[in-house]
Amino acid sequence: MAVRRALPRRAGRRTNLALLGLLLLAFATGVLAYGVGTPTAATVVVATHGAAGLGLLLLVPWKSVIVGRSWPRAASTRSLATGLGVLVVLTVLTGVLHAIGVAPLSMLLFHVGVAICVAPLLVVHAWGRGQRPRRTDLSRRTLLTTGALAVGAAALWAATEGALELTGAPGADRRGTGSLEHGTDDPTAMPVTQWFTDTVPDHPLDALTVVARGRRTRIPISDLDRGDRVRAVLDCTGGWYASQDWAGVRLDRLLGEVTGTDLPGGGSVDVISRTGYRRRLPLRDASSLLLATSAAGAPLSGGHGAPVRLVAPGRRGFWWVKWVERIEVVDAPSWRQPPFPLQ
Ligand code: HEM
Ligand SMILES: Nc1nc2c(c(=O)[nH]1)N[C@H]1C(S)=C(S)[C@@H](COP(=O)(O)O)O[C@H]1N2
Ligand SMILES: [Mo]
Repeated sequence: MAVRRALPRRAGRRTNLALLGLLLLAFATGVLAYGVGTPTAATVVVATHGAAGLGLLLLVPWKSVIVGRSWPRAASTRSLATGLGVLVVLTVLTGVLHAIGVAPLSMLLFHVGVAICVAPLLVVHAWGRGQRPRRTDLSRRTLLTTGALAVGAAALWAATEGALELTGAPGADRRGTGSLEHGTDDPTAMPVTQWFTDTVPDHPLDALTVVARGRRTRIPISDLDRGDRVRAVLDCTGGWYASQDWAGVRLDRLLGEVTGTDLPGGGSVDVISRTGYRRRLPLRDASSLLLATSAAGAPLSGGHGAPVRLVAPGRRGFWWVKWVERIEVVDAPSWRQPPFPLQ
């Protein structure tokens, strides 16, 4: 067969570089997917992620030839390379299992965990096999094959989506972020999710502290029910989302009342949980942020942030600080903080 004969001859440097490229793209878009919250951007990033990850499968025939060829003389690096291969297969498998939508949510956590283990192994594996750029890297043929790989990867992703649709798999309805619906209009059915190590505090607070323009104001929790409401989607990076009617007080209104003036155009606001968990948001977003005391008409439960939590429409769940204790207006820009919470 023509393909058979073409395989060994073509399998080599370019296959390995393509694999490396797809893995780096998958890793970068995976991390980026957690950073973007707006639906359109998330859809593009996550679709690219799926295509890059699935695209790895297209190169399996070529990579098998390379592995078969170098196996006898690669005794010293074999176990590391095998480990890397196993982890990559596991990463793709767990990603697809999550996308199908029948696995427990921990599948996505596992996916991210395994992918993080892939990174150091990939660095070690690719190190010492360093490749200098060649003039032919920009040749028409290279561009064509790269294009063919991109088209093939996109087609494989589209076919996977089509298969989910046809089989009626729950994953067919997942959000652009890849998250599955859990508890829309029913907050009791939402998973209680801590980012890393946080725990639900024992006693709810009875007041919120607001610090702005050198003034410190304590506001009783009972003063936060102002009838401001917003419908917004809480979309956890753990792979679930829920749309809810949230009610409480808009942040710009609260800050305006406390300071008695218009809010400055620049600067940020630190939203700090009683557990120490915190996020910094641009002050100009204050009019779309809500300090919520209830969801779907019922007071927040302890697990979901009682007595008051932040509702940050268009941002992933880790921005939605629970058990808010303190709000502080600061001059520092909002990018001056770790991109993801640390606790
Ligand atoms: C070597 C690195 C990685 C590979 C090869 C990979 C591969 C994949 C694959 C094949 C899928 C299934 C796509 C589909 O069937 O539509 C997937 C889904 C997903 N991955 Fe990764 N991934 C990697 C790293 C990451 C990282 C680091 C993150 C996050 C920090 C991440 C987050 C996700 C999410 C949220 C989904 C669900 C997307 C969806 O349902 O469409 N991945 N991944
Ligand atoms: N104080 C605090 N707030 C937090 C978290 C946390 O660990 N601690 N987790 C965040 C994450 S990752 C998500 S997805 C949402 C989950 O909200 P829920 O537990 O009400 O579903 O809360 C966010 N707010
Ligand atoms: Mo989350």
